[in-house]
Amino acid sequence: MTDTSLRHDWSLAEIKALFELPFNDLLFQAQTTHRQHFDPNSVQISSLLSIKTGACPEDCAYCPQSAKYDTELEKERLLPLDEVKQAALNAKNNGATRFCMGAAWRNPTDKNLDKVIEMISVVKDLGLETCVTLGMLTRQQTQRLKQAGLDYYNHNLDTSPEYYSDIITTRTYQDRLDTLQHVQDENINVCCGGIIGMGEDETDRASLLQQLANMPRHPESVPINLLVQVKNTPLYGTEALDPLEFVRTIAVARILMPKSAVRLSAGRTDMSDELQALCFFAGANSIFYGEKLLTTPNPKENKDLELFERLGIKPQSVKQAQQTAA
Ligand code: SAM
Ligand code: DTB
Ligand code: SF4
Repeated sequence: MTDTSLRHDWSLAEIKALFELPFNDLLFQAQTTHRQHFDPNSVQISSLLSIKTGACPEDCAYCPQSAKYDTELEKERLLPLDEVKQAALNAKNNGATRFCMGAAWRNPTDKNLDKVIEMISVVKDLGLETCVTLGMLTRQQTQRLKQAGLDYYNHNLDTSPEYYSDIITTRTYQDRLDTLQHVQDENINVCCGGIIGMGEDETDRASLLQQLANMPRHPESVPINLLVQVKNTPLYGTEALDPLEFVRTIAVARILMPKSAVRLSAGRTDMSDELQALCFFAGANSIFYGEKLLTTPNPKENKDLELFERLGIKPQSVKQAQQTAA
């Protein structure tokens, strides 16, 4: 059901005006919004597993898994079910509440989807929420995922429509919007966000957030990734973004999509504890947890738990955090 208290008509000028607020005013507004909907001291944690690695036919300029770039990545076929189960069990034992499985596909074949559906079922049986990211989906494939009981589908817009063709040429922005539409139509929770620090400007960051906030339903989860620069990808060597611009992006996402989980996603190994603390203050309330993202490193579990301890943050599911705020 559409929540009429949420706005879906943000203009680019309004969003740019938020980005241009004095930093303290922006963070105060974001934190105020955050507290209306969530327990401010809880963060949801998901663990990631790459179930099919590398050799992807797409040309996403940031991605170590594209077959077009020689990134020395160890390619892997679709993982066997028992390996997926073991990884999910480890994630659960480490405290994750959601398990997200990613495949380096342009789109899944129906045969591959049969296998992924078995994985979803095994992970659900462990009592974890499930998320998959498999590329583009047809309507019928989306229906099959819904029937399998999938909780979240991750499919990112990545950047603004204006900057998109500088980053990916092998599929269009509209292709992505079409897949997201299928997922929303089937009432699967949408996880959709983008990557910051790819050489885009502030207008692009505002325009990406405008796309997300003006979707007919706000994505339930909004991952904001900081580009992980991988050698031999076209974006390797891109000038580093001012970290405070990253914090601003989180804060604006929080204000535009007040009830969504905003995920401080890739790029945390390059961030100080203080920068991550600012991101949580700006309204980020979920992270990827576990020492690997899909193919690149992520902070070790004990490092994150130490940071949570220092900040008085409790790992919790999004539902629990919403209940505490209400
Ligand atoms: N192939 C599928 C797709 O592109 O939808 C699913 C897997 S793909 C690796 C999932 C997401 O990871 C991408 O949409 C992108 O936002 C993110 N990602 C990939 N490489 C990244 C990098 N180097 N830094 C930050 N995020 C990255
Ligand atoms: C998302 O937005 N970020 C995650 C998840 N969704 C699938 C992936 C980040 C990948 C970073 C590069 C890598 O590890 O390969
Ligand atoms: Fe392939 Fe996804 Fe990487 Fe693009 S982001 S190259 S589609 S794995």
